[in-house]
Amino acid sequence: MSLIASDHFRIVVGLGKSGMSLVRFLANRGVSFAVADTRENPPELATLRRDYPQVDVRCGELDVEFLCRADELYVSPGLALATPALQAAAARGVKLSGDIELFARNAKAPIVAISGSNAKSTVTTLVGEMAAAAGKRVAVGGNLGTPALDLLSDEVELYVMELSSFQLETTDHLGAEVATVLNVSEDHMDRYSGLPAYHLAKHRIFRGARQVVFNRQDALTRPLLGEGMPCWSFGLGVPDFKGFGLREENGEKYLAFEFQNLMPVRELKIRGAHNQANALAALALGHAVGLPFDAMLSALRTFAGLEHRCQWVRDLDGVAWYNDSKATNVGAALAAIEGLGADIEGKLVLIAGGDGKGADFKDLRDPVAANCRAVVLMGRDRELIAQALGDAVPLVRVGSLDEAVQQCRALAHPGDAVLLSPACASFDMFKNYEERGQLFARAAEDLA
Ligand code: UMA
Ligand code: ADP
Repeated sequence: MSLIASDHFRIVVGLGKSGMSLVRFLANRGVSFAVADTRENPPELATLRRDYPQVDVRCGELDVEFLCRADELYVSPGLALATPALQAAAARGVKLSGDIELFARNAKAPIVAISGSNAKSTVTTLVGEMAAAAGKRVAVGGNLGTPALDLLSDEVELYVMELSSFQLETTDHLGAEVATVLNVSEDHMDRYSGLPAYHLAKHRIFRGARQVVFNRQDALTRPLLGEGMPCWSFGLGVPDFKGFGLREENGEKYLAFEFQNLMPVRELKIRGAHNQANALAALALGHAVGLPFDAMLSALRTFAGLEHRCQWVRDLDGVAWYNDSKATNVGAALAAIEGLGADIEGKLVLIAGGDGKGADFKDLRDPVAANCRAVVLMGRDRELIAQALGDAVPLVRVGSLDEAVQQCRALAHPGDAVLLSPACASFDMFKNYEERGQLFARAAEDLA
């Protein structure tokens, strides 16, 4: 039995991946619904017409009268709730909801819910691998990979969900077994009025949670509600009760829980201090849902990291090349610059720039001055980054990624690393961050 009223009429707004998962979910349960999308030709239109030819679909500008025929709208995370037609429908009593709310109402197994400005995909994947190593039938997805509703199954024993602030905005009650906001730094400032609004959206993840994991090094990750809720913490310092952290013994650094060393840090395949924090966060989440340490540690020993996240591409003439195309905001680029900068003998030659999403780049200045030999700038917002960096290091402007790679080849010295960590989204020059990363890796591999 699905927990969804069958006498109501719904409209799915947005026909991308999540919209199509909603269509399948509602159709399978015999719920009456229609579809709307502001695009003339949304990505899943052909699939909808082929598999559900009877469904009424309206493309192009949203029609408020049409939307008001519904009791509830399931809005894509890609559409801002501030969209005037959605607000007009809400003002006339139509409820605005989303796929994660429906998922939460229908999931029968515990949910591990993971949000944060950065590291969501890495930590979600790690917790999924830890659960699989512990022999659990685990489903992993959400903002990452498979849309939430496509994961629902009676066979699943544990859901591990990456959730974006956009998805959380339409989620009233998640009811996770354990929820975390890994870190909070500016992102998506083109969709929010400022950091407080973005922070509030992220913290909706804690609604109805039974346990919480927070980051000891980031006060913005602590839930404001839920006094007395069981809390676990992670951070790079020495841990205390209910804490995961780092301890040193005989010159060896260990991942640790409370007063117990778990595993030497050098056994991790993923590099940089930020990835040690990610390993500790995954341990805390896994521990909260009862995964045994031996299975979690064996997953940590084999996990080599995800593509486009500080991924090693090649070595050439003593210079290592890294693809961190997924660094689509300032916080992510800072983690890579500081994490990798501390790990190498020489300096970094950084490639940055793209669509800055309204971000302020001033926090890049000091870490760039400390870790970089030069910065190669490209993309729409390159002058904004140039202004923020000032005269911290030499700046080189280029018109293409290929030109950027050629410039880096000339600028880097043996012992240095070239790092693509743009601090920006890719959409001004590329289809997505994956395409940007693949073109960078190919250009670097082609260097002779
Ligand atoms: N759009 C319109 N009109 C519409 C609907 C969408 O113009 O009526 C445009 C918007 O610019 C929007 C884009 O299309 O940004 C994508 O929207 P979509 O409805 O086609 O998206 P989906 O394919 O359903 O993908 C969404 C998530 N996308 C966004 O949040 C933008 C995917 O996250 C997610 O994997 C998928 O659901 C399944 O759950 C992607 C993402 O970029 C990876 N997320 C952001 C991030 O990680 O920073 C939050
Ligand atoms: P998300 O799904 O939140 O975008 P990813 O795991 O895909 O997170 O990583 C995105 C970017 O964030 C990568 O470029 C990576 O270098 C950076 N990053 C990874 N871990 C951290 C961390 N703990 N703090 C800040 N940035 C991080």
